[in-house]
Amino acid sequence: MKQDVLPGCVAWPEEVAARYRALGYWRGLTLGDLLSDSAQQWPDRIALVCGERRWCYADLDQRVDKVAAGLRSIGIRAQDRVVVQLPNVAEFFVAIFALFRIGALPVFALPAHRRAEISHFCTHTDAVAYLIADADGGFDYRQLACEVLPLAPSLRHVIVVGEAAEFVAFDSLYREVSGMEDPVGPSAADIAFLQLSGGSTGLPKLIPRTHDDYFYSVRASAEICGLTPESIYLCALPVAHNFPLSSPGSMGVFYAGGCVVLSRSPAPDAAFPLIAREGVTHTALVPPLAMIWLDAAKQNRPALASLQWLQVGGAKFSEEAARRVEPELGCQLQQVFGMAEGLVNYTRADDPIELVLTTQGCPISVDDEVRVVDDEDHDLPDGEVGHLLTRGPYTIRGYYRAEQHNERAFTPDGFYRTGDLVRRLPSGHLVVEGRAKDQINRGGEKVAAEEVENHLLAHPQVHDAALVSMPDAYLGEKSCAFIIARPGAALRMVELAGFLRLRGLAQYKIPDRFEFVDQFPKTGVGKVDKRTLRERIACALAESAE
Ligand code: OOB
Repeated sequence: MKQDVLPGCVAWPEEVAARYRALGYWRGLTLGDLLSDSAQQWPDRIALVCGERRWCYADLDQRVDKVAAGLRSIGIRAQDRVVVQLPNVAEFFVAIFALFRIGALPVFALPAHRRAEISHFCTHTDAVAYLIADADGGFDYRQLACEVLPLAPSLRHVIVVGEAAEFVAFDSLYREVSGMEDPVGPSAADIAFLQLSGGSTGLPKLIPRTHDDYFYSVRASAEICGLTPESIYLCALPVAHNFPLSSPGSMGVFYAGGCVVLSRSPAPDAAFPLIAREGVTHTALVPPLAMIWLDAAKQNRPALASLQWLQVGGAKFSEEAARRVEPELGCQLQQVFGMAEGLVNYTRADDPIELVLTTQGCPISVDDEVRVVDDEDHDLPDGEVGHLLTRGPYTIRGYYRAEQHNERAFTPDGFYRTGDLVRRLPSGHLVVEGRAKDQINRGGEKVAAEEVENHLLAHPQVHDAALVSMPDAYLGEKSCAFIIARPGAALRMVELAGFLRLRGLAQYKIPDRFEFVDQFPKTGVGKVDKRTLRERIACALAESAE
């Protein structure tokens, strides 16, 4: 079977693809099939709980077919791109499975994204539609759509869950299925969606994942995590992020015939009552939220009685915090170290406890090739810290429409340069020791330094800008912008932060602190020495804390 890739995507070499098929990783099924197979097997089991709404598999599956018909009726076709920016609501799954079934591609945005990010996703992908909620968390997404529309000429529809105003109401897309629809769905080798990369360079990169490769990672994750039809998964993180979506996440639960419970917020006051009400068995958090839950459990431990597994990932979970999970929450810890580009590592249920507490797990697949290398790409022995490179049956070979960037982000033989610094133990478990990529990991939310620096450089009074991480007790890292102002300029923090907001940047990318300096330290080759900047701000913070 020849892969028919979307223009702008890089396919696996044909002999590698044939091998992944022969080994049974790629089974020729689409993500649309994932849901219909479960609906056949468990039609009456509850698949999804959202507020007071409880949909069984048959119900969810029929809704998906109806909305697929509705999307077709407004002209959405195979390979069209649709930017999806929804909070944790049931319509998210109806929409994405409907898009999967017609072969159109969701482009996953996060609720925190604003004009700068959304207009980039729309223009970069030539998206034909933008799917939003009317308002959430006090923010009106229809207003955002009004700002994005003039910047994105390819957009033909704005679809709104809730009060649609002048746009297309999501509910109007439920159409009776006539049987006249295009019978040919996507092929499993096709790109299913575009996921967002944490990024490190100028503009956010998009990650093309195929039905085959994603289905495999979901299926294998569900098996590793022991999901069954009895599993009840609380999705408290943003539903479109790769961790709660597929590691094993909601998709893994749908594959296993379990139940996904959506929480609009990951805060204990929203999540704990849901856990108690629904008898939640599994959930996933980023480290700062895990810390908040640990503290909240002191008052309300009985609410967590049903919880069996807490997954923590997205950023490094400290050993001290990891040791608190089982005694204080009464459930088992699973560390998850993954990336939207592919590779996902899990600690396993039968791992010795020390590995669970001190490592970020080992890869899903025996065919995940992991290399730990020095700066010259020479392999390092186990135990030494180096750059993590990987390729395998669900790790992409290139970003979408990013030919030049791909040359740096992948080795010539197709290994993805993760930008993470890791140490591998003889057991194969990986310990994340740091990061070589120019990114700030703000408690799981990724900030690409260069993207923010470019926005700062657009300010007429900024001569130069360098964004670095600084330690933070709660988030692990926050961001600090070092600024060289133009001569005579009197810049202040509020002004620059306001400037970035006006440029439509998501709030989590606005620097937490600004430092005004006359010059930047330079490395031997004349580049900005970010390591020294990081040390400087870390020292200043330590001194002021004394
Ligand atoms: C997950 O995916 P992304 O794409 O938002 O971010 C990936 C990056 C990794 O390259 C690494 O730098 C960092 O996030 N990361 C971790 C980590 N998990 C992710 N760093 C240290 N310890 C961990 N446990 O964040 C993601 C995707 C799927 C599953 C889990 C997380």
